[in-house]
Amino acid sequence: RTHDFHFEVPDHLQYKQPSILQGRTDVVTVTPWLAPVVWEETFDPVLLDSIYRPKNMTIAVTVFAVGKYIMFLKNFLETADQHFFVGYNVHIFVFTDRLDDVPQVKMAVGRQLTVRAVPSYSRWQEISARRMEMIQILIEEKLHNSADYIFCLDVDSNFHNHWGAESLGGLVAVVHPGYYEVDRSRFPYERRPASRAYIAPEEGDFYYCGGAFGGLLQEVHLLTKTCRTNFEADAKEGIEAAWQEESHLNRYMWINKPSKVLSPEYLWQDFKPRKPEIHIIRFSGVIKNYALIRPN
Ligand code: UD2
Repeated sequence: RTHDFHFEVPDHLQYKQPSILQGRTDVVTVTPWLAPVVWEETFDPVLLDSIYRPKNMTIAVTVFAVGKYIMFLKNFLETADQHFFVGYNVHIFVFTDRLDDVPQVKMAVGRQLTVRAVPSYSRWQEISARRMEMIQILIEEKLHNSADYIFCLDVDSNFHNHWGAESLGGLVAVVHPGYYEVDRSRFPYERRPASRAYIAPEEGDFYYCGGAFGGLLQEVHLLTKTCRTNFEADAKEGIEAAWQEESHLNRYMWINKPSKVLSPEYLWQDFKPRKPEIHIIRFSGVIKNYALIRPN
């Protein structure tokens, strides 16, 4: 096909006509601060790839597998290879205290894995919360100039469907699957004013997952540094927020609005029946027996 000036129209510019009148009507696709909320059928993945793939970017991923959580790593890595940013440069950083138990997983061209040793903390709360510090340090020591975006994900989860360029943004948060129908006064935010993660009952936007967040390196650097500083300052005063770093993340995202919000398609929970508005589950937490896998 030709254009007015007889130039060939490249294939990637031939797609379904966009509309500002028709689209998803069962869900909200933009926040009051005008960040897109990403749901299936609100984007064209082929069109997005034609925009983002030529940029030759690198997406870094952090995943922690400390103690018995190493058992989740193989499925996480294998399913990431099948569904997470397929066709992009992806650099996965595995943080573990069980270096010998890291599984050998074949990864596609352009994808690499780096293993970093971490201490075996005795409390799960600390394992979970210290991730902020370790991500901050990773960005400072290793990542600046070698990745563009970063996603920080829970290991006890699997990918089931496409997760790609539609998720890219300056600061990216995922709405928690358990709380998107709940009044904010009932979110499990930290409610003690003495904590730096405090949010009052009439405040807050969404309840976001601690198990998946991301964005541009510098944005995630600031987020992890802030959450770490606040977590440590609280600890000095003998306070641990209700959901550790997840509480601090929620406070951060309330004050510094995410520029892109991912729907619960991006972190569902396997024990939760799928709801009608969830047309696809991209990533979900596996069912686990806390008593058996946590150190305490
Ligand atoms: C929620 C959050 C989690 C975190 C936690 C509060 C989701 C889906 N999950 O999940 O991100 O905010 O609440 O602290 O939003 N880990 C280990 N070894 C351990 C314990 C934890 O490696 O012994 C790592 C591992 O990567 C795991 C993550 O820490 O995925 C979070 O721990 P969790 O899955 O036990 O937390 P959970 O399910 O309460």
